Amino acid sequence: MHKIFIKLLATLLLSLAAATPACAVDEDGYDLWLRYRPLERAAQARLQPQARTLVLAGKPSPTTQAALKELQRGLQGMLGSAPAVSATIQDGSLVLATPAMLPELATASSPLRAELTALGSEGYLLRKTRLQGHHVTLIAANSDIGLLYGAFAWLRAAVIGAQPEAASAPKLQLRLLNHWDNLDRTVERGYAGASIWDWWALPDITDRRYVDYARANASLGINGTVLNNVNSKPEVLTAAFIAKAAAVADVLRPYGIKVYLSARFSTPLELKETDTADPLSPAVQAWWRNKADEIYRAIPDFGGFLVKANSEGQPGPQDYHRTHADGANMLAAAVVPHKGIVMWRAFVYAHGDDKGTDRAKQAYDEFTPLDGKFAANVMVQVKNGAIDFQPREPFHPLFGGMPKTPLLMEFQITKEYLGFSTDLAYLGTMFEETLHSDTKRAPQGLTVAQVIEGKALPEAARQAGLTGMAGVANIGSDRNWTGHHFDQANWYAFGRLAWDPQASARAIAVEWAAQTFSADARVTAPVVDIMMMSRETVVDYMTPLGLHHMMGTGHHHGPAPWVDNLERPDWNPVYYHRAARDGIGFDRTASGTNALAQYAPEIARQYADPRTTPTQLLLWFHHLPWDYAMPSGRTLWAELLHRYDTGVRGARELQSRWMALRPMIDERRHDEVAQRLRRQVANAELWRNACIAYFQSINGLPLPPGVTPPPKPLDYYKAIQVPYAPGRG
Ligand code: BDP
Repeated sequence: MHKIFIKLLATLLLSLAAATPACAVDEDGYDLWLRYRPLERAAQARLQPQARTLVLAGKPSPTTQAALKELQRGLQGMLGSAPAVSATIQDGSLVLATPAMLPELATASSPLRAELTALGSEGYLLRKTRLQGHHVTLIAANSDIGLLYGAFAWLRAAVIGAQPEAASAPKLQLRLLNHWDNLDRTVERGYAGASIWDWWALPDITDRRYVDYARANASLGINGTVLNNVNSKPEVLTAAFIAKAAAVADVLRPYGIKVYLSARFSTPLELKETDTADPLSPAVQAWWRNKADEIYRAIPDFGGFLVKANSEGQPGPQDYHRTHADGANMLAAAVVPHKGIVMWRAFVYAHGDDKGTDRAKQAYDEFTPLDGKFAANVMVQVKNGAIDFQPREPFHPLFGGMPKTPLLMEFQITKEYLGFSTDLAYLGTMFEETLHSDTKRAPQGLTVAQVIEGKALPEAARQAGLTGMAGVANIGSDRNWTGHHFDQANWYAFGRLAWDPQASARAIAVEWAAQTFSADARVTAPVVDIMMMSRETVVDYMTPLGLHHMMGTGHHHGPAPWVDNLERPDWNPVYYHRAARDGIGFDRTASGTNALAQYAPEIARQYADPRTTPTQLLLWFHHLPWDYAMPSGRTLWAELLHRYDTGVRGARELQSRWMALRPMIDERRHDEVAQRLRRQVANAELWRNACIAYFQSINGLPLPPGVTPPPKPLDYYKAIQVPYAPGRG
């Protein structure tokens, strides 16, 4: 009896061990994708001989010290012990070296010489090779920061179990986070607690978290951060705040991350140090030059300014009848002696353009005449789509529309319009969709990714190499940084795509899931499946078939397609969906606003006809009758209902797939995600029911058989309020 019991117990324990990957201990998510949990024995046996000692081939710097420390931390975690740092190369050394440290890498006979040269100043090479007669693993680069990136790449491969043989260099020069963080620590559109920047405590007190923030960003290759909100305040450019920003810059510097600031255009006027903010005023120009000098004295490698001007009530050069180029070039002249840059946002929609025209057209109309007029150190920062970070938008027509100007892509990582940090939506697929879009611009058709890589720029501008991608950060003071554990994946995916805009969202999801939960395929595969279906699910339950901007007023959470009473027409959902008795959708063809004409002729021709417009963008470009025959054989009305139901089913599917993973994920993180998924199902149902009730009130059509009527009358949904929703800043 006793023996049988022990046998049973042993079998039970064995099967539990088989089903439970090594990550079953509760985790709070603080470690992000840099968890370095113990590897399985076989993987340890493979890794150990590659890193018996750590060798830095030259003099240490803060950056190479960070690389060594990270390798020790990672190996300690994965193997249970950290290798010693040694000065001599032996068999089994993991060697970090630049050609300057180890001249033999640069000799004519070195097979690595050409490869290294091609990797530029930030790339890295991981190679098993022979050095000084010893078998070693080499992390090589042309700079210290390349070595740090290489160290992170080597660790990533070790965690995932991939071959640590690679050569990689970033395709974009600027890989930036934009924090919409205010000086009082609130975060505009932030859903993960307060700002991580504790401005009050700075500069004397610097949170340890800043170092972990820097590690996480460096692990992705992010090399710059704009500390404050684009809706900026003048005080950020006063001496006290410059000192605070300098203290942050000091912490981030070893990790290759430069600090930038958002500048309010009227700063000198508001600080009462000039009597105008006119960019052509010599006094204003001198003020900015002196200000730039002051900043660079405190932060010698300061990156430059990000500016939101003449948009949503922000001041700008147009207040003085000057152009965006006049404004940007004035600031550019102030920072150019210090090699700084200006990132001038194209997200503009001005007061006065509310006479029934199209907000989607404004940025293109205002900026294309300025192509070629910006100073060489100005980049125009363009949102991925022409409206505003919607769950789905066609790519912005400015990509490919300003061939002489370096364009900086702006994505929103924080999910202002995709369910905050309560709904699960992996944005890698959304970013990829934009980046892979073919602009059909001459000479041979460039994808958006190629446009931001500078492929369309004239030779001189291409040589200058101003290329980049910015992501509106989703980071806050929450213990797990991003509120939802899966929102860490959006930070991760942004960083990886900023390094390589042509990378695959699925491959990135696999990497992230393997590092964040477990490299065991029984975990990675279903987690990746959840991620890959999540954004389309959100599109289906919020804004299917090209609908957009139907979110609740101000907070942008939850459905409000009925709103029609806001001050500006283009703040109202009814402006965007145009649902009426005769049909639904925004006619942006020649019979409507003709926004379509802003795209390359091939796209304009294709999308002019609803039959050749991608279904997912149909109502973005066309106003169609409710009984329009869809390719599926359904009427448009039936298709819309079908999409809402697909969205709700998708949300339930996300939930059930996650619940099935319960034995494989630590209880804390599993539960924290599970709670949010329950809420997401309710949110999906709310969107479906409210939108169906509303559209039915407009078209008066019956629901086809099999479609469940919304359980409540329209007035019920209209009366829902969400006071104190987060993210208002
Ligand atoms: C909108 C946000 C607003 C931002 C604006 C921007 O609702 O909070 O200030 O974008 O990008 O989507 O400037």
